[in-house]
Amino acid sequence: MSTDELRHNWDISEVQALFDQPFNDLLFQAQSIHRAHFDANSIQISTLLSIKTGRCSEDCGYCSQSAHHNTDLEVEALLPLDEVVKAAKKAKAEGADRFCMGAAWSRPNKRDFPQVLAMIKAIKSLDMESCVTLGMLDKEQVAQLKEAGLDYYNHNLDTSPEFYGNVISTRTFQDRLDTLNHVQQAGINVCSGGILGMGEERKDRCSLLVQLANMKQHPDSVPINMLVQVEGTPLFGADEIEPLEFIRTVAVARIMMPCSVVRLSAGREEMSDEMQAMCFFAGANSVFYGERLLTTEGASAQADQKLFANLGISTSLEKKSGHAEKASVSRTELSA
Ligand code: SAM
Ligand code: DTB
Ligand code: SF4
Repeated sequence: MSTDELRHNWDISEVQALFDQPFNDLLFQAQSIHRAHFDANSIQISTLLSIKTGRCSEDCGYCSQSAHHNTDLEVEALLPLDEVVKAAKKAKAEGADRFCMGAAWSRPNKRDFPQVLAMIKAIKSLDMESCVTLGMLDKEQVAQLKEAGLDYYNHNLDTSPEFYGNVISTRTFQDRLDTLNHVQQAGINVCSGGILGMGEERKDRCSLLVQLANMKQHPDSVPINMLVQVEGTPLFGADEIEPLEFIRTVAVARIMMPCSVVRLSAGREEMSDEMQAMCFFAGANSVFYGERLLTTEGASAQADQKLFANLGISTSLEKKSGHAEKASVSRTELSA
């Protein structure tokens, strides 16, 4: 399948029908599609760093970093360049091929933006892929990111347009689509996905996947986060998603966006090895690796190494033909 043959016209009832299949049929279909496009036994690994932490003006109900919530968070101004470079070198030595930097901004400001451009250039000079998530962007900022050599921009739709208002009131779903459009038009790879376990229903998960898959181009990476419940946020105490429903959602994402890299993102530290193994079988082929996500703990590196070895998974992602991801993925092995 070339990228021209990918579908962008899904409707909710078709997606609902994918979810409604018997579990084994759904997983078999997802695994077959996965194998047609990727080596089934390899995953890509990215490492995260929070480059500016807390005091964000947005009110995202899941987020530890919103100034609207009372969380026990250590606020930090934009990190100096040398600290970022040090963290990226460490991540590279540990086997990550992409370094993702997140900032608690609604949108980047004029004062700090040049410093972020310098960080992107520094990551490139380490021969790593760069990814940033900085909130909403205008066309001018996108052009500057492209010029600096940015590989990926992460901006999540988070949830369905219908459920969105239950989670965030300070920016709209359309604001997110606009930023993604600017990024895609500039030729920067898009990383966009969502969060499960915020109290949404299956129809919302279907609708989120329709929004992602019906974009002009499928996102190159699709992070699927399981809510990390943070005390003091409005979503602390939300009904947790059933593990089988989470796995189903990964499988449906794989079927709808066959050439995209689907990332098993936040929440892995709460998942059993068996659940993660089922997610890889369902078509997830990337993880955030490293003991810290942005402000919360990630899965332990030692546990990950053991799990990947146990499953016979290598960390050098092989793609077959016609993939949405344009940047090359380097071959790396986790250091012991
Ligand atoms: N401020 C920027 C923005 O929101 O676009 C970038 C950073 S923000 C922390 C990046 C993404 O992390 C969010 O869109 C959300 O999908 C995810 N995220 C944040 N907190 C989370 C949590 N507690 N559990 C799961 N995912 C979370
Ligand atoms: C994404 O989809 N998940 C990452 C990344 N993109 C930036 C963030 C997860 C954050 C989890 C909660 C925290 O550590 O603050
Ligand atoms: Fe701010 Fe991003 Fe957190 Fe929303 S998710 S409160 S925009 S840091």
